[in-house]
Amino acid sequence: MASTLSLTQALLFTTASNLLRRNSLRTTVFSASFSSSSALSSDSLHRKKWAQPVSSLLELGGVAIAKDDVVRDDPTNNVPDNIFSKLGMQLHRRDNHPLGILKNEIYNYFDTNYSNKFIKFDDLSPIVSVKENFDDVLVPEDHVSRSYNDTYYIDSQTVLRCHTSAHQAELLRRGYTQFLVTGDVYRRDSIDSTHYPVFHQMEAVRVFSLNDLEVSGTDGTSYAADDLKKCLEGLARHLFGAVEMRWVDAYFPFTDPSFELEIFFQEKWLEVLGCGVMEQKILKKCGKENHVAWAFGLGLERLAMVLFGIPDVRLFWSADERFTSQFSKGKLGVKFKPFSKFPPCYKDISFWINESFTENNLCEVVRGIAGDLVEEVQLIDSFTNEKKGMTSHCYRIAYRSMERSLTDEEINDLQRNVREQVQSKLKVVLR
Ligand code: FA5
Ligand code: MG
Repeated sequence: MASTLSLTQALLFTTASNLLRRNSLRTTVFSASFSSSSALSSDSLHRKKWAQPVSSLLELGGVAIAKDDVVRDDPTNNVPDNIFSKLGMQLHRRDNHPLGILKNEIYNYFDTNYSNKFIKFDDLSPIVSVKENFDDVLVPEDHVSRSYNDTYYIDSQTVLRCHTSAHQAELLRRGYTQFLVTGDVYRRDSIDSTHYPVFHQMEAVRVFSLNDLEVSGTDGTSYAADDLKKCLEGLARHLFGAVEMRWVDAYFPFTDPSFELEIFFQEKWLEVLGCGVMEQKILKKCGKENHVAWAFGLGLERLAMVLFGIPDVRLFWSADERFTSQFSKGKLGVKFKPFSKFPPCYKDISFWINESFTENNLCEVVRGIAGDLVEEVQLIDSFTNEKKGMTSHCYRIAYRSMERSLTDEEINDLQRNVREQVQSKLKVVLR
């Protein structure tokens, strides 16, 4: 939870690079999905809400962070206020929150099956360097996840982690060989009931010494892949009981081979995690020659949606007691009972796009204005006028509160603001 610190403390750490230095002394990410499997999975989930005012100072992993450190009017920074307000919320550390309940249950699985050998981290700062988020896990220079369109940059060398894999290398270097990292991750993204710019992942890494295994390098890879699948199939059974699931081949820059696990949920295959055998190059650079390792990163909201029957990712952020009171520590099987269903209100907006237009930028503008009152932004029409050489897009915005009914006036105000800012910030021509 964001806590207010004294001004003196705040002044101690004023730049992003200072934040990082502190972070790596103490102990110690992706915006586009890293994977590129083509299965039917619905690849994203969520949005969240919390009726908390934007505080201007918070504490992350023992480091005081002022708003000015994270949100600046500067071309190398693209973090909006509404994202800053999510830093330090730590939903995954609340024992009565669905994400905390799920995290604890996964901890139980690991403690039981691996005799408490996995070391757990759940409060590493989400502010990491580009090196940690991308370079250390071999993300190519031109990978889409590195773009300002996909990732929140604090400055050109500092980001909000877009995956918990951002901590793999640092922890390996510090000598950990079996660990779990849970945390909030940040991605610029589209808007719908399964996508939210902040969500939570749990990373796991297990390293084996080839000497202990007495197998060759190649056999080490198959050994690790088998052990990984056994671990995850066991976890899925532990959480869901008998559930229909399948492995899909995938691609990640940091693992080979790579897989994704999908669970059949509400008539669809839902991708719940990515995993694989860690690239040797990562292990070598971390001083682990002659070792083999597996890693996985799972989406906590996705699993929690399945487990608790939570229909919209925004709900994870709800402070409404009708939501929060339904969950309690250690109770995994409880199904969420919807407490309201207000009708959505749809508003369309059409404009001629320009070369720099992206849907993520549009969604940022809309979220900046409507916050969690926006449920979906969907492209419903697109056409090109060949003579003018211009393309027009029409988006339908669905406004809906999870907690109350919205008035016409309120929605009209939001939409008027959206129209103004879409024009002024995105430099498109409204139609
Ligand atoms: C990754 O982030 C990799 N770092 C995972 C990994 C770790 C692979 C270690 C190999 C080894 P991906 O972008 O697919 O991969 O995200 C992992 C999981 O996070 C997804 O399977 C999904 O469950 C969840 N996820 C991804 N995007 C979203 C989103 N927008 N909202 C909610 N959950 C999401
Ligand atoms: Mg994926």
